Amino acid sequence: MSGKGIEEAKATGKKTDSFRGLITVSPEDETMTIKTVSTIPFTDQKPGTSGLRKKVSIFKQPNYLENFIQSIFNCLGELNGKTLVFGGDGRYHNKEALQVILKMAAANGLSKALVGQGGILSTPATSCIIRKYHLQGGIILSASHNPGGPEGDFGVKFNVENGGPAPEKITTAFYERSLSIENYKIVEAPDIDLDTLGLSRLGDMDVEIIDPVSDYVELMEILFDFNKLERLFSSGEFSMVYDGMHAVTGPYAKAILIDRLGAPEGTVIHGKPLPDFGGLHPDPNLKYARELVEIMDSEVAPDFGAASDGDGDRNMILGKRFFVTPSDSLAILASKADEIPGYSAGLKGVARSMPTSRAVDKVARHLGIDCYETPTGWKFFGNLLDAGRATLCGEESFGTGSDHIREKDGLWAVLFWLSILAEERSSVEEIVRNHWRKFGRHFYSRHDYEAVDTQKAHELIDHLRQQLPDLRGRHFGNLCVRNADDFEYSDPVDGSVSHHQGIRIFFEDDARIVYRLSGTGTQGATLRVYLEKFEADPEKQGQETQEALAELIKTANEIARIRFFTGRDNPSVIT
Ligand code: G16
Repeated sequence: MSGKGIEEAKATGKKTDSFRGLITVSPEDETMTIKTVSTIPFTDQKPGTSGLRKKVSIFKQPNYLENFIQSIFNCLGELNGKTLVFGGDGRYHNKEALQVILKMAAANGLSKALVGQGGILSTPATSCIIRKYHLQGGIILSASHNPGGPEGDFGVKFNVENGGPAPEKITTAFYERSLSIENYKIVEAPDIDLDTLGLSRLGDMDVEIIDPVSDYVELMEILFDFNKLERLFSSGEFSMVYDGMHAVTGPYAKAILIDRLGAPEGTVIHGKPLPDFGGLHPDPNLKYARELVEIMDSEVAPDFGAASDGDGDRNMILGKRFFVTPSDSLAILASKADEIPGYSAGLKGVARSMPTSRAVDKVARHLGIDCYETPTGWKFFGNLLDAGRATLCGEESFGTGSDHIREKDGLWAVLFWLSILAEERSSVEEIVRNHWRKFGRHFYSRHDYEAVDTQKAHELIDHLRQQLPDLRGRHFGNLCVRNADDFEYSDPVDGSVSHHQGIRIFFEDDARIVYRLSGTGTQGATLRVYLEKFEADPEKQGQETQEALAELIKTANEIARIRFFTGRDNPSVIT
């Protein structure tokens, strides 16, 4: 225990680490052998953009996981009569953590737990199951696209009864509970067999091990025309590669693409979920999906390439030697949704996170539908989807989804693209270039400066904030600032307001720079710089992205003094 922790414990009269793990058996619980274990709070259990994400070593500290899980259960209130679903992306510590959580759920009075076989459930499949069976929510063990293994990251997310990530007011409540936690409850029982389908009991709780794939496949079959996709694969004129990155989507992709749609064996690479993701970093982008990118860049590239991330909610879309930005992908899906059975009735509206390029705004205008701009984080789409204001949503961070569930959905995006390819029988590149010709091209790139000093990163943002009042009208090379602000979002459904969601600098000619600090990193701070420039002239749309954005990149460094604050000459990742 740190000196600070001891001081806190002294001041509050709460037990110190030496007491952590002290077990008492509550008299009323004797028949069920529920243990009540004394604990003291950890002060760092504030969920970020997407759940509580930390290094595995932090989660493995005695009582760390237990404290957070008990804080969740305390906030959920009466669990008797409720059913929750549990699963994870298969990463290191997934199964061990799941055993602890199930024993705690039983001790806290939950009536029934549905658990993905082998401890596996993708984030979209979890959302699908919560909605389909009208559950009260679920716990997903994942650190998403962050690396796995003993040295990697782990995470806990709670999804609420609409199937979506817990909104901020709920995650804040978890955090506040975690700061005053004094004990947690756990049943003393042997581990559950996670691998065998069927029903068993843990204390007074029913546990049902379910097939993690079938409900999800059934939903996809409702949304997309599987017969048409089968014909695409059997035509002999089409080929694809899907990279499961040794993360959760391998079994889902095999079940759909190979078993159901008849794609040849070998279509899915890195298809087996592994605790360390086979040494891969399960982030589907040009840097980390290297093998897929090499295949798609080769002379014998298939027509279509795609990848998903650790927990299956992200997607990357590639054509032959051609990368589709997630922002363009969202715009293209929106413009062609009427080709897809699940969306043929038309879109109610679309939504994108603020840093996502404004390509989809153009499509919304063309379709005469609303386009919402939300802060980064899928949880902000939930209200819009529930209220029937938006049908499709997307983020620059390789996330796209719709109102079929309340999470972004990697394989759904792949099936959407496959459906467009089956309908149009043209290449990915042709589809994108035609889109640009019609709507204009939003050159777009995100520059990440990872693991920078946290204090310096905050100083950089403060420095930007201080400049905001004076930026309007200033010139940087050929660029002139039209407006600048600190993005604030008022939810049109529940009226809640989220402040400080990113610094935006708008220039004449529809160019934009956005700065924000990531809420998903686990080491220092990650500065994200989002760069966007619009080009209506088809003659100028062929330029290389970083070249097209060169002046904006230089200006972004100059305004934020990135080199001065971070000590870095270049970003660590460019997407
Ligand atoms: C999460 C959130 C996304 C967000 C992304 C990046 O994705 O669900 O909404 O866009 O993180 O967030 P940040 O820029 O704060 O790091 P995932 O796939 O990691 O769950």
